[in-house]
Amino acid sequence: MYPPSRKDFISLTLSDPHGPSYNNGKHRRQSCWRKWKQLSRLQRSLVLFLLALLLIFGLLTYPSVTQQWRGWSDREDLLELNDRDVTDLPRGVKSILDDAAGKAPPPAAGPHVRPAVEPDAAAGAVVEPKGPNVPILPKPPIKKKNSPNKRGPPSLQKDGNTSDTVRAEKQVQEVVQEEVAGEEEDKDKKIVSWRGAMIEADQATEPPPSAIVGDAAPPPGPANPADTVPPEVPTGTVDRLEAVCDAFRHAWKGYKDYAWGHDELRPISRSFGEWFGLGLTLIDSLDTMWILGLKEEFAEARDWVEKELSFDKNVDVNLFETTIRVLGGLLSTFHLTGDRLFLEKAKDLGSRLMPAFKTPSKIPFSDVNIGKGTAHPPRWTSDSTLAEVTSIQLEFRELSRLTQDPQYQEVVNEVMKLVHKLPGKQDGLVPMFINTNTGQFTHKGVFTLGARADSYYEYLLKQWIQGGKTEDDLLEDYLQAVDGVRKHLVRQTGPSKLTFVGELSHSRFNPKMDHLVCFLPGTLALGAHNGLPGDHMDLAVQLMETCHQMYKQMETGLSPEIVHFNLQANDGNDVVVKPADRHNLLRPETVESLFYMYRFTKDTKYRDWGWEILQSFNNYTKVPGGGYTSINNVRDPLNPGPRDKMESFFLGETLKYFYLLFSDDPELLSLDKYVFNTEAHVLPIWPSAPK
Ligand code: DMJ
Repeated sequence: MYPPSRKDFISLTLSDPHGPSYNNGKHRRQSCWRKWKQLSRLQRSLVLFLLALLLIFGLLTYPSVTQQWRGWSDREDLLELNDRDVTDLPRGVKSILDDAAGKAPPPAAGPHVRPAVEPDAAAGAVVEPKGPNVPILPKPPIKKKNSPNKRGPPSLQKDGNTSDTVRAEKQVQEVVQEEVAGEEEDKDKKIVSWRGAMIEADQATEPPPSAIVGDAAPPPGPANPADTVPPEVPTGTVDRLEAVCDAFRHAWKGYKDYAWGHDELRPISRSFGEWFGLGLTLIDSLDTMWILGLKEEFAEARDWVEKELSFDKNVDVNLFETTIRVLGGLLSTFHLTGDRLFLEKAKDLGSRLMPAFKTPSKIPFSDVNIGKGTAHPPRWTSDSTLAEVTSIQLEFRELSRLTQDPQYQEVVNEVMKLVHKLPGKQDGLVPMFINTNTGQFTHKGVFTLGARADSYYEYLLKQWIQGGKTEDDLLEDYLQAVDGVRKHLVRQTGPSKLTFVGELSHSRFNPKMDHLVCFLPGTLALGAHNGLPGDHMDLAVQLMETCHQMYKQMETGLSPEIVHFNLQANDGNDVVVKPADRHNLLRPETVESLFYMYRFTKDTKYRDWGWEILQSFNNYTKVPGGGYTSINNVRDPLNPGPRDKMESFFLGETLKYFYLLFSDDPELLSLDKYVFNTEAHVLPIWPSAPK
C-alpha cells in the first residue's frame, strides 16, 4: 500500500470516514487502530513526535498558567479583606445621623499644643498587656467583586517562577525603556504604588463605574475652562487657616453622611469602602480635628471610639498601615487630649499586633489577624516590604514607654538591629524587600526612595530624634543613606536643572520619581535643624523646588503619582508623565515638606506654594455634597476623572500639614518637642534617652 498523500493523511487523522452515525466507542477505537496501522513508520514517528512536542509544551506552560490562576484567586481573597461590599454595615456601626450626635462631652478646651498628660505621668500607669487570645469570630459576610485587588504586586503574582532578581530588574528596565505608550499598554504592566500598599495601574487609570454613571453626586471640577483660574489668593493667615478648616469640614461632612464608622468615603457614589473595618478615616482624623479646634466633630468621633471601636474582630490587617494610621492616631490623640480612652485603645491594638513578629527571622509578617492572634505574609511571597517593617518603630517604642511594657520596643528594635548589619546595602541604600524566613534582603540591587523603601529613611532620622539623639546606629545609617542618595540617585534635569531623586536598578539609573519621594525635603530639613550637615538643607531646598514644579507644571496644578525627568538638555520639558501615572490620590508628602521648610526658613514662598495646591484640590477634587476624591488625570482640567475615593490620609495628613503650614504659631506642635510619624500623627520627643 502506498503511503497516503499529505492530504489523505490529514483526512485520515482528523475526519471520521464513517460519518456521524457510526459513533459507537468500540468501533471507533477499532477504526482508529486500523488507521494507525495503515500509517507508514515515518508517519507514525511523525505523529508520536508531535504528541511528544505537545506534552513538553504543556508541561512547560503548566506552572505559569496555574500561577496565574493562583494570582487571580489571591486577588479575590485580598479583595475580601480590602474592599468588602460597600453596602453592608458591619454590626454595631450606626450612622451618626441616627445617633444623638455629640452625646460625648466636648473636649475641655481647644487645640492643645503640649501633651495634656505629661509623658512621664502617663508612663507611670502600668497596664497589663492584653494578649491576642480572643475568641475566633465567624467571618463577616463578604461579597466578592470582579475588580482586581488593591494590594499585592500583580507582577509577582503573574510571573510565576521567574527569579526575584530578574523580575525586579525587569520592572525597572521596563520603565526605563518604555516610550510613552498607549494608555492600555501601560495600564497592563505597571504597578502604581503607595507606600506600604500597592494599587494596580488599571485601577489607577480608569474611573470607577460609579464615577462615570453615578447618579448621586456630580463629579468635581469646573464646568468650563474659565473656572480653572484660581480664585484670588488671600494673604491673611487667618483666611488660609479658615480655608483649611472649611476643607476639613467639607471632607468630614461626606464621611459623616455616607461612610460613618467605615474605613473610607466614596464621595461620588456616596457610599463607603472597607479595608480593615476599623474606622480608618475617623481615627486618622482625630488629632487633626483637635489641632484645627473642631470641637463638635471631635466629640462625635470620640463617642464612636468609645462606643463602637473594637479590635476584637476576626480581620486580617496590614501591620504597617494599622500601626501608622490607627495605633499612631490613637497615641497622638492621647498626647494631645490627655484622654485615657485613646491610650487604652492603643494598648489593646498594640498587643493584638504582636503576633506579626513571631517569625523565624524576627522580621514581622505583613499581615496579622487581630482577632485570632495569627499572622502571615502575603500569599504570593514570604517577603515583607522594607518600609513596612522599619516604619512602625516610633509607635511601638512610644507604646512601650507609655505602658512601661518593653515588649513592643524590643520587637521593633530587633528589626532595626538586623537591618543595620545586613549585607546587601549600597552606600546606605536598602533593597525594597526582606524575607521573613531568612531575614535577608531580596530583590537586591534595586534602590528607590519611593514606594516600599521611603519611610525606612524617614524613620531612621525620626527614631534618632525621638530617643533624644542618643542612638548612634540610627544616625550612622541615616547619614550613610543620605550620602548614598547623593551619590547614586540625585541628578538634574537637562532643560531647567531641576534636582530630583531617581531610582537605581543594578547600576542602571532610571529618572523616575514617585510623588512619595517628596517627603524627603522635609526630612532632610528636619535633620539639618537637628544639627546634621548644612548641605542636607541645600538638597532639601532644591528638591522642594522640584516637588513644587511637579504640581505647577500640571494643568490642574496637582502632581501626578509618578513623574519621569528629562535628562536631555535640548528638549523643552523637564517633567514627563506617562499615561498610567497621571492620577492624584490626595497625597500629603509635598505639603508635609512645605510645612517643614516654612518652619525652618520662614520663607513665605513655601506657604504660597501650599496655598496654590489647596486651591487646586478645591478646584478639581472637591465633591459637591461632601468629601474630596482622588482623580485619574492631573493633565485634564476639564475631565480630571474622579476615582470615587477619599483616602484617610487626606484628613490625617494633607489637611493637617496645610493647617500647620499656614499657622503663625511655631509652638503649635513645636518640632523641638514632637516628631510626626509617617501618617502625621504626633509623638513626643522623649525627655530622656531610651533604656
Ligand atoms: C500615608 O499612609 C503615609 O504617609 C505613608 O507613609 C505613605 N502613604 C500615605 C500617604 O501618601
